[in-house]
Amino acid sequence: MHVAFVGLGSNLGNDRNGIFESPKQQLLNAIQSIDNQTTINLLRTSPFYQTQAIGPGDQPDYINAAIKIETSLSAHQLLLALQSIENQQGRVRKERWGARTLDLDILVFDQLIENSEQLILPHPRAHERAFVLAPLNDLDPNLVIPKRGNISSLLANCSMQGIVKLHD
Ligand code: A4P
Ligand code: MG
Repeated sequence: MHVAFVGLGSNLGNDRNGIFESPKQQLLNAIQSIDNQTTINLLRTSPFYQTQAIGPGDQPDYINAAIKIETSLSAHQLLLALQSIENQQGRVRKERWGARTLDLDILVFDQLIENSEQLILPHPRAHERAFVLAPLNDLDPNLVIPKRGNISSLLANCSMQGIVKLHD
């Protein structure tokens, strides 16, 4: 079994069969779809954050969160499973870093370091983004991002970049 941390983000509503789904609802649906996979066991879900978009143009705020999972899948198989969930939820790939309905990134997979065309581990920008570090710190403050260091110290050294924890 492997342990992985997956980042979730959305900053666009999605029309699914005539029903409007907010970014928060899309994250909830994605977490449900991930939990429904027989090969994936959802261990923990972080609080949700409202975060200022990093990227081109004037984009709406994101909702971001992270989950901790256990899986029998390899890292590549997990990437394919997450991409199929992105596609089921209506993701259309346009501009890099552009607004999106749902983005699922593998942040950390065991302590694996990988640099293939399809998959880079750990995620190359995870260690410098408050919208990734804050939910990871909520899940496990002792988590180590390979090559980068401990989550709590990475977060302490990162400016908060306009992120707000949501309470429901
Ligand atoms: N890929 C490589 N490594 C990974 C990995 N560890 N996990 C490849 C997932 N995918 C990985 O991804 C492009 C390609 O990355 C995939 O085909 C996969 O093979 P994508 O999801 O199609 O495109 P993207 O998300 O636009 O690109 P990228 O480079 O993943 O963007 P980032 O760095 O994830 O940034 N601002 C806020 N506030 N919150 C956000 O969540 N997200 C982004 C996306 C920008 N600004 C944001 C947020
Ligand atoms: Mg992505």
